[in-house]
Amino acid sequence: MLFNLLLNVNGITTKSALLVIDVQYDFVNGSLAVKGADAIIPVINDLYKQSNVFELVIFSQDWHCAQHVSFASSHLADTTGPALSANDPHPPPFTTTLNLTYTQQGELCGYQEKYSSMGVDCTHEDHTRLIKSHQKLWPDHCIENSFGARIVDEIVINKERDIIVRKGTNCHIDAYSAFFDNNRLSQTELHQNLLNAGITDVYVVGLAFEFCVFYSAMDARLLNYTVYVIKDATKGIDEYGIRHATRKMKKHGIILINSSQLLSPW
Ligand code: VGL
Ligand code: ZN
Repeated sequence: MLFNLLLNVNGITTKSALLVIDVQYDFVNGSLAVKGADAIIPVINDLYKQSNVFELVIFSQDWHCAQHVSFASSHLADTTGPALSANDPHPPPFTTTLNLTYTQQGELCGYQEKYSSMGVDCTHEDHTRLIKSHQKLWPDHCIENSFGARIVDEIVINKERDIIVRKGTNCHIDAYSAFFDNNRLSQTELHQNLLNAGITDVYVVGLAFEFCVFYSAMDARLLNYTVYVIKDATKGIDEYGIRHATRKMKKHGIILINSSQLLSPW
């Protein structure tokens, strides 16, 4: 609290939340492992334990159905491009991006064998009103109730007091941000949780830097929070993506800091 008082000497009352993004087994050492991700766990725990800055800690959890639209394995290569190999009918993850179409209500337009029975028929819709959405394809990850979807046991968490927000729970639309789905048509309870606690400042940490951390930080800014990303408490996948995301966040007034700027030495 002393630290908080020091932060508030200018008379403006700030209330801070720590937002821990997707520190789950699949992103740490599973199917979508981010290299070096385990190094951020002790940093996040130090922030959680030592810092008396945070009034609220919220963990997000990527939580997908078994045939999620973001999985390469949910698609067939013949309709999306070249196959991974002669005996794998699916397009390759990481390098394939699909152009998906949604109705104004957020329903996926069926476009191939696998999804035509799940998505809706949009052939009679006004095509100028349909929502076009790019979907990068990933390996299967964070399938609901699987081990890979579990928040890693090494992460300090108080199940009574802290909040867990699940995202990507709709089979037909991906959600990088912990606030909204990728079309920004539906939102999680996160914004309401922050409003209820009177939070003004959000500190974002976790995985992966240029995807779920980036989109969560950008949406937090859009919702008018003061946003910090704690660099050494997050890890990215790809150098180019990391640089691009960093530039964009700075441009939108997101403040990049190191954990040492928050952790008190006593
Ligand atoms: C994420 C890709 C797919 C993330 C989630 O947590 O950054 N990345 N789903
Ligand atoms: Zn995901």
